Amino acid sequence: MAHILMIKPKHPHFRGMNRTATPPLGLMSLAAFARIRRPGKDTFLIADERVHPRSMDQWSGLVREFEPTLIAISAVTVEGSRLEKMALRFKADFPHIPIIAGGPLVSASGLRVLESGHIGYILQGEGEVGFTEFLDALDNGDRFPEHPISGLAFKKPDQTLVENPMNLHVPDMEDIPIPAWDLVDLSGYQGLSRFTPTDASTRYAVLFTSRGCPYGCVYCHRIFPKKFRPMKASRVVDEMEYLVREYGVSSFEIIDDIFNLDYNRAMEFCREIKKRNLKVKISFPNGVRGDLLDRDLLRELASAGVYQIAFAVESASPRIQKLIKKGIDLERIRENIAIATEEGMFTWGFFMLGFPTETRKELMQTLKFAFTSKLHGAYFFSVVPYEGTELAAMAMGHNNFQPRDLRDGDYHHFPKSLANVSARELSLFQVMAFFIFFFDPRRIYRILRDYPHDRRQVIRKFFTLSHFLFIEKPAGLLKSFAQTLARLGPGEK
Ligand code: B12
Ligand code: SF4
Repeated sequence: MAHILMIKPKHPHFRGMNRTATPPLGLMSLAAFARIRRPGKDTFLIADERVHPRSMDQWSGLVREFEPTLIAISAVTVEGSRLEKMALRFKADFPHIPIIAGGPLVSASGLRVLESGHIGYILQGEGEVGFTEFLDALDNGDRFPEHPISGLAFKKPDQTLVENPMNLHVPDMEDIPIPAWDLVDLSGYQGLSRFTPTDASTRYAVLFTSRGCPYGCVYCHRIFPKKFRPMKASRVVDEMEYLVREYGVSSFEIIDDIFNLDYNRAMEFCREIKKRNLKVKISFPNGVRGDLLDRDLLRELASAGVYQIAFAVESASPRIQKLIKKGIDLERIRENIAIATEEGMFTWGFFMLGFPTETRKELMQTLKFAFTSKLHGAYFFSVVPYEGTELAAMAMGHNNFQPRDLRDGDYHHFPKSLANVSARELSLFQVMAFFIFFFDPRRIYRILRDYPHDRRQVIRKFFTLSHFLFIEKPAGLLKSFAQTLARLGPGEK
């Protein structure tokens, strides 16, 4: 019998344009899976700090009140410093309660998360099977299980390390239940910034309908094994129907890594929605594989309710595409952006600026692609080499790059340039990209014409963008340059 407090921390820069949060599907999936494998044995409480902020004293108060037998925390890398702070406090106040951490931070940084000694256990990779087996072990009074538990690592009291490989056991997609939606306060997420910037529905939910991606982009963190494992189209639509019926959801964000890898499943998904006459809105804010679409599929998606779709282009330079192992067909994606726009969808593009060895000419190629495309919106991200990615390894040795702790949460202002232009010039490219892209009168016209919700929102969005371009970005730049200078030795300056 376990009494589990599940926590989703918030990263330290959770404000302004960075106030985006989606329901914590990882924790919700762990709880739903454990409920099936260990019926009636556990009670769960999910506390998401992004929805209900708490001071450390209040966190301690919650633990005192709920009296968990286990604290389970889920974090991405940029939430790492908050995770450590929490664990430090919990360990001091409640030394008898075990703490386990999982999620992308742990999958990327592994044993480093155990180093501080505040977190007793980590679980790398997909968590459902390992977490349930860990609960079984705790029930049996076995706090330091020696038998293999997928992804689990910990130190025994004598400091010997027990480490199991990640993704030793991954569940079949048929065995993954609908996440435990009853454990989150869905209304709490509606007021925060959304992954789909144009969504204005009163109730939205997120869906993760497949795991694994066979591609090998160097900047990507692979939490799931490479083999693509999709849920059946009917299972996905069952979940949508459930959310519509039980929670009044009218809009869905599908946030898969690569939803459309299986063309036939994507088609079947659209037909299933229409067959069941489900009148919902759907967006793909995390992007689709833009060169694996065609007019037929785009038309089907639009008629099934898809109103917004993001295309992850990243770079329009063929050399950079090869270097980053994305290998997207640039002509195909340009064509599909135009078709999606014609089919009535609002289209967003993702671009990354500053890959190792990237030249001014190649940066211009990317900007030109964006400016001349039919996209309605675009993000121009700075390339950040996160620990655990192939990109971090590639970045070593470029412009004195040393692996830096990126767990402080500021993922917009990376003060180093890996490209063949300086960090300052790279930032100028970024600001210029946003500016020229969004302040193009033809684009403004298209945005106003095709905006999927109340057009008055557009004005607010332009204010937010201007705030980012003219206040947040310069302030962030100044701060990060000052920090870098302070950190560097006199010789390096
Ligand atoms: C939704 C999402 C977001 C949301 C919310 C992020 C957040 N703070 O949680 C938003 C839009 C804000 C976002 C932003 C960013 N994101 Co994001 N995002 C995702 C996305 C698309 C889906 C997450 C999800 O629901 N997955 C489905 C669930 C089922 O998987 P899961 O959460 O990983 O959980 C499983 C395991 O990890 C494990 N597990 C998880 N928690 C726990 C806890 C315990 C105790 C245990 C035992 C196990 C466990 O078990 C779960 C079930 O198998 C993922 C892509 C992906 N493949 O997951 C990227 C991903 C998480 N994002 C990523 C990145 C890099 C970012 C950005 C930095 C990008 C940027 N430069 O702007 C920002 C970060 C800013 C921020 N505010 O957090 C990386 C994270 C890498 C890392 N090391 O942290 C990912 C993995 C994408 C990728 N493939 O590279 N993102
Ligand atoms: S396509 Fe997406 S999920 Fe697949 S490797 Fe590239 S970034 Fe990662």
